[in-house]
Amino acid sequence: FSITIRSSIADRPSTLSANAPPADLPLRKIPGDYGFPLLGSIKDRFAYFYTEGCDAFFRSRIRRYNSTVFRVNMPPGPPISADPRVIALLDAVSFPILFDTSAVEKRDLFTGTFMPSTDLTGGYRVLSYLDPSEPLHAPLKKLLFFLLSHRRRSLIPEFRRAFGSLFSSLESDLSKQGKVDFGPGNDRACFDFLSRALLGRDPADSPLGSDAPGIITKWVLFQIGPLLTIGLPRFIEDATLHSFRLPPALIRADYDRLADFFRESAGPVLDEANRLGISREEAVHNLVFSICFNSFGGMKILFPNIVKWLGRAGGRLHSRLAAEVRAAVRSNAGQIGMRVIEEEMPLVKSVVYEALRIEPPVSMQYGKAKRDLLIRSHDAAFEVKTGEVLFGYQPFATKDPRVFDRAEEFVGDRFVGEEGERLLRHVVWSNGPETEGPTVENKQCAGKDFVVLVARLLVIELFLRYDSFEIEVGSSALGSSVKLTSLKRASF
Ligand code: HEM
Ligand code: 243
Repeated sequence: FSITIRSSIADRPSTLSANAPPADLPLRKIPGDYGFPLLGSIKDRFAYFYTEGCDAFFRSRIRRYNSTVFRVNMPPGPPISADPRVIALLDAVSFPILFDTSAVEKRDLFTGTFMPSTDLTGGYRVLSYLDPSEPLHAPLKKLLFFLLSHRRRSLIPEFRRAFGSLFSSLESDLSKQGKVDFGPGNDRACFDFLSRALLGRDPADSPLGSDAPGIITKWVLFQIGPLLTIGLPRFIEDATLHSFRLPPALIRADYDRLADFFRESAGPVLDEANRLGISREEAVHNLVFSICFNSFGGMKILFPNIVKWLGRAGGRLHSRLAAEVRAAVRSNAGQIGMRVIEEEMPLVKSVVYEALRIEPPVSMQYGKAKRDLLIRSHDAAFEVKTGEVLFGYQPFATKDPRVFDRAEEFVGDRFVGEEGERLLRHVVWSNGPETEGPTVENKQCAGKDFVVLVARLLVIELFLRYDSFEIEVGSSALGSSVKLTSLKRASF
């Protein structure tokens, strides 16, 4: 099996609109059952969070049913979600049906089988919860494209300022204490960067001061707590966090401080919203969500992941990255620019894609069948009825051994060269292939290019400053907890 042959297996469409079974695959009834209504859901949830854990939960069922497509309940279940029943898609062939907005409806499925209270978002259903068929989806997505591009010349300088200062303070804490947690400083740098780059406003000069990262983390917990484990004793945690919503009133005052900041700092973006026919208030709450949940939340997971995978990869990859980054920057008179990154840093680009492949920062996507569908895995075809909910656990699609060689390994240069680039369409962290882009008609991440850019900038900053570094990894409710234990200053 060469890589090319493996990919061609996944080239076939994952859905056929005709109801006739495909000639090359057996038609199979979707295995698995949901058990008794409340009991089945609690049983699956407890296995998912505690007795098996997420990965083993899916792996053991793939083995039990001898199928990468099966029925199962997903957390949180009742009373938070009215209906926890889904059809799990756990391979690279079946997963992409979730990107096809002609086949699935994405309304109110952003966080899964439940939707957080709109009291947490100013009373609005924000863009992430809208299906492309809804009238405000297109104008709101256009507004975010504007947000991300209207100050594009400030992105690189503001990134270097915020993360330069992060690394200076990490170095000084490391030299005093022997190790330093990457997380808290990263959170601060992320919000400072987002605010200064996208709004031109320094949070330090506003009533928010340095409170935003703490407030946002709490506000995110109010929204997706039912999906997380935060380290309480398991029976207590399951009977509280996974069974009842935290009352939005408890975070209202904090949320209002965030909203005030955006109301007062986002003038030009709010003017653009008016031009697009969006009310100022609806735009304010959408900006809070896209900058604090989508952008800050995403970077809070992704950046420690990148440091973790690079840290584990070790010194040889570090030297190659340092050599590439420094040569490219020198060839460009010491400047970092979009062109140099795009054309002269193939290894930087590849390690970022590889981090997004091996650990997609947001691992779960949902969609509701708009019509009867025929879904295929590598091995079989399955009938799905209108209204059934499809659920994809993305790591099993992007680590599918029938698409990727050494699928469980971090291979830094996997995406370098022509052969490597052909695999990019199987990298789908953004809710779509890396070879495609967000549009007002699809549900692909509005921040796709922005995320890839800032991730590359993080790697560039690291290897301009350091020859190598070492880490210690722990667990955390959102993403990984990473501590730096050494930073070796650049010697060439
Ligand atoms: C949608 C991931 C950063 C804005 C999504 C989805 C994923 C995702 C998986 C699809 C959710 C679904 O419908 O099932 C990420 C990750 C990020 C990130 C991992 C960072 C590491 C951003 C940024 C923005 C953004 C910086 C800034 C504007 C959005 C929006 C949607 C979305 C608006 C909904 C798109 C639509 O309704 O058409 N993101 N995202 N995201 N993301 Fe991101
Ligand atoms: O299990 C996980 O993947 C942990 C994160 C749960 C995220 C809930 C669902 C959100 C869906 C899409 C998110 C898009 C990003 O823009 C931002 C994610 C930030 C989460 C705090």
